[in-house]
Amino acid sequence: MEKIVGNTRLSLVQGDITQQATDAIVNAANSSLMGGGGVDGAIHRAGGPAILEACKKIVEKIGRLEAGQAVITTGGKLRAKHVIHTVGPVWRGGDKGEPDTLASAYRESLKRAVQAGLASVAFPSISTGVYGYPVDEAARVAVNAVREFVLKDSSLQEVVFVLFDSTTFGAFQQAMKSLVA
Ligand code: AR6
Repeated sequence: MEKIVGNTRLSLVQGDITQQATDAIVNAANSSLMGGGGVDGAIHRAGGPAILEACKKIVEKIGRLEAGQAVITTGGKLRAKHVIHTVGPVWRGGDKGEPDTLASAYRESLKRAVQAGLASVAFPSISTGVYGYPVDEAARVAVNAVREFVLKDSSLQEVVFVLFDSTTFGAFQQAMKSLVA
């Protein structure tokens, strides 16, 4: 499924983000930037130690990465040349600013991509695994945050959501259908 929003093609695929050939893939990291489980673990395993080395250098400079922020590193051995690490919110019931923080994670990741002059970015479903964000709500926030960004900034050609399982894929399909291009 795909939609053109402004100058940018938004699309959905079900699969493993570590296999994507976009210029960057986004990692749903934690504030330590030292790796973890879920998609974070998969990206570090597939990309090799260069990614962790780059993350350590960033942490030496800026300390922990707050939720809603993003940084960019090498992609190591991945097909994607870059990994953009962001931290989504931990779901605490929805009235602790979770939607704003989740939207910020998408937006700040896209900003890093534009600053690096990239044309294509792939996102996983941030916060909907270990961090417990309800996937239907998260999908709406994700798709709308990307839409708003690409309507203001036309430099990205392609944004792909790479969803690991069919439930998550279905939630993003619904969110994309409701999207006003
Ligand atoms: N490709 C695409 N999506 C994936 C992959 C993959 N290879 N592997 C898992 N997913 P999660 P979070 C999906 O838990 O909720 C880590 O330990 C997964 O099915 O990875 O933001 C970090 O270090 C789910 O739909 O991220 C943090 O501590 C989605 O990715 C914490 O988890 C996000 O699930 C972050 O939690």
